[in-house]
Amino acid sequence: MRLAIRGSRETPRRSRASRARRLTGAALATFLGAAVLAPAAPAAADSPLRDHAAQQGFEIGAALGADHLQNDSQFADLAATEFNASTPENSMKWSVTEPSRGQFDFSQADAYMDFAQANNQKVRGHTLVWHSQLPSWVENGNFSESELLSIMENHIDEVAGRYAGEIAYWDVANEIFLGDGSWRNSVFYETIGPDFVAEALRMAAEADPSAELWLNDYSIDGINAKSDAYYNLIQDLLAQGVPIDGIGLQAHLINGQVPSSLQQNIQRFADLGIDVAITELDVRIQMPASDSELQQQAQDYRAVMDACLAVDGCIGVTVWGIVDKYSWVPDTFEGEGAPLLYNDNYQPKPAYDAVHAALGGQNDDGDDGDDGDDDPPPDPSGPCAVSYSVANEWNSGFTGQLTFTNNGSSALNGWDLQFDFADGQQVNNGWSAEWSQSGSTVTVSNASWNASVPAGGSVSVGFNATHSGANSEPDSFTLNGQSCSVS
Ligand code: 9MR
Repeated sequence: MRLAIRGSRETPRRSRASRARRLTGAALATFLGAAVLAPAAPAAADSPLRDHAAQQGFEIGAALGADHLQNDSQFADLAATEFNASTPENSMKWSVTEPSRGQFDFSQADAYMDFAQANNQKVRGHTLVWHSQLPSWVENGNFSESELLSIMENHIDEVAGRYAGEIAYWDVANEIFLGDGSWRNSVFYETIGPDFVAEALRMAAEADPSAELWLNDYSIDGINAKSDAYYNLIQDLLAQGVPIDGIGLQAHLINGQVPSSLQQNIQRFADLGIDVAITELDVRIQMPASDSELQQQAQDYRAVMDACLAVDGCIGVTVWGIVDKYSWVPDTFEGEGAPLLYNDNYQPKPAYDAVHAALGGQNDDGDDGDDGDDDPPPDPSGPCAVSYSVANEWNSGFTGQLTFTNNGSSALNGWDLQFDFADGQQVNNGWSAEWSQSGSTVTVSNASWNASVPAGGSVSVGFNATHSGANSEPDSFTLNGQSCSVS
């Protein structure tokens, strides 16, 4: 049922200039201090992420917290310099924009919009209808179906209407399914039934006809019961002519656990004719994060970037924050953290290099970005170069790391790396690849997500092994049967 009641449009957004005049002190300095970046010319070797992304019509975004934008100029500078898209982390949520019925507060949302526009960023509005961060007057109001629809319509009309024409994508409904693909029992579902989603999409289309209208959720990155539920719902919505333009895969990931079906999942949604994006990427690590975990994290970021870049309908990747210390992760997952591209001192992590390289950037140090290490530049003398190191060693065991670089002039599509142990070492388990050992010969084969290695690209893998006494390093390696130089 579409209600006839229309929300008022009597609070249009003031012009940027008039709002900017209301800003004082640090806030104004932050806004004016942030670089206003022109569309990219060909990206230089060390160009920021956004320049490389722009080269390929791709969006690289970040969630921006209101406090940090206002009060942390280092954060605001990184946000402006590195990203050509952004999402307000909390500023457009219902509890912030309409804390009491009919009382709207757009101060945070306006400030965010000023920043995004001053820095030429595509905006993802987040989010109109969500069970969380919902004020208790909505959640506990015991409204009838028609009254809740009218409340929803007024909210959408006020919020999406205020920024009509200025927002590229709206996360219209957020997190509507549970892990098993059943409907979440939100107040919207309980009161209105599953149609609340179609209603919200239609209301958003009316409030802002130019925005793309999206659904968004976590744990739908791979093919599973929950992403199947979205796949079915979106097919139904399209069949009914409900406006639906995209699906956001949030990708709040655990280190080392990028779903192997990520690219296939992105592809199946794109094949429905809608857009897809990675909307809230972070990769959390059990703290404290070791070097090898940071390398793994870099590979995970690279895998996600590659999966999206490989599918035509995947328009961009947004990371859920910029610096680790402001991430939502440690507050929610005890003992876990360090999920983002920059550490607490605003220094880029290996994960940053990986994203940079995935976008076609060459890292300053000659690193390919896969592992964040200072990899040697490709050695023109052979088809591959391998570096081997023992990261940790104890009485009877050790952890080893291997990085190989594809020095050939074309991409590898699938690879086997082989080497021999001289001292009876035995691999127990390995990561970032399939590991097997026969006698003294170890074979490391690509995982599905790192099968493709561009010319000049590198892959890092690791393993745990036992040894008794001597533990000499292997001195020769082959990649797909061809012998590699060893550095
Ligand atoms: O990062 C957001 C955090 O600051 C808020 O406290 C939290 C409230 O639920 O929401 C976080 O962002 C969430 C996003 O809006 C929707 N997907 C999950 C995100 C992480 O919880």
